[in-house]
Amino acid sequence: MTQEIPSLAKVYGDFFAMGAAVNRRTIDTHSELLKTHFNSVTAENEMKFESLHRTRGDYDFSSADAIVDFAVANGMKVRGHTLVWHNQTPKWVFEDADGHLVPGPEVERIQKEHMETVMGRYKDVVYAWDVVNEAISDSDDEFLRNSPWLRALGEGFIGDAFLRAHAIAPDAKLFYNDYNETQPTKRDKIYRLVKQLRSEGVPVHGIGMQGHWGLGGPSVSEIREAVELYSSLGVELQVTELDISVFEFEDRRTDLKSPTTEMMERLAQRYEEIFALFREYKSSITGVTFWGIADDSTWKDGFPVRGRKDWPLLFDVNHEPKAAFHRVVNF
Ligand code: HAH
Repeated sequence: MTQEIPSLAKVYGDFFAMGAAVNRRTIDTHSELLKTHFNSVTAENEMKFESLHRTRGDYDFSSADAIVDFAVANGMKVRGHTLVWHNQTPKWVFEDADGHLVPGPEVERIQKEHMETVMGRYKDVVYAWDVVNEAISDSDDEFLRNSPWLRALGEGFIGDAFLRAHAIAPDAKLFYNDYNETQPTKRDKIYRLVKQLRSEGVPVHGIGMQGHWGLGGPSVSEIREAVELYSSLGVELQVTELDISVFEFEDRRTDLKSPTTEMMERLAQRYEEIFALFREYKSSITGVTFWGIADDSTWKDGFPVRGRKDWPLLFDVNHEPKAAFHRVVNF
């Protein structure tokens, strides 16, 4: 007799939305898991600038539409990811064919037209957008990342993007999203940025904590400190891209064909303690999205160590629930 597997989204129905990053393939290959366990989706790549708008004025919505149609057909929420980011944005936005920089006002027009087209198309479905992704620097002595958006538009580009997004989609929840968000120096910079923007009346409604974490860290107390600090701004929090690598930072092995028993037990403990914390903060946390569905398809394969498989999610390569899944639903 097989034991009944509870639905993750149903178990967390009184806490927060339960999301997964999907792509055009996984809405088919992982549709059973998605329909059973998740009530929210984010397009892993399909709503990024380079996916939608590879050459100027020439949009391809086919993959993003397929994801949105899947979500609507199954009554799921959709998070939009992402509008203004230094990666996965085509070069033509910032440089012409001769290698000359596109002047700031023109970059601004491109951004505006892109946001109007994309946010306009998905206005009725996408309830929250990662408006700006990863604008804070990882270096201790630098505040904003030296990105092509910053170079073209200057320091005001973040606030301007939020104001623009709000004008286009006044009902959408607008998020600032970043990684290494629990690391104290970067955490304090994210806090400072959002505090400043809100004091200027810029509509930033939430902070997205990506949550690309590992077995070795961040600790529960570091996560708690970040959650406390961010929520003190009166914004919503979402964990937008959760996955927990089974490798310690120093562990660079690439030869493992399957995870060790110890890895699976430590992963289960990590997920257990982290979800206990999320539940504690259910009044601030409005959504938790995994950056993938099952271990057979994860961006962590080959990142950050090339040629290495990882097993960071709640469902294994055969789509069976792992020990970590059981710890997350049994409380
Ligand atoms: C994220 N960057 C992006 O937001 C997402 O769009 C992408 O699919 C995967 C991860 C995270 C990141 C990182 O963990 C380390 C260095 C750079 C970026």
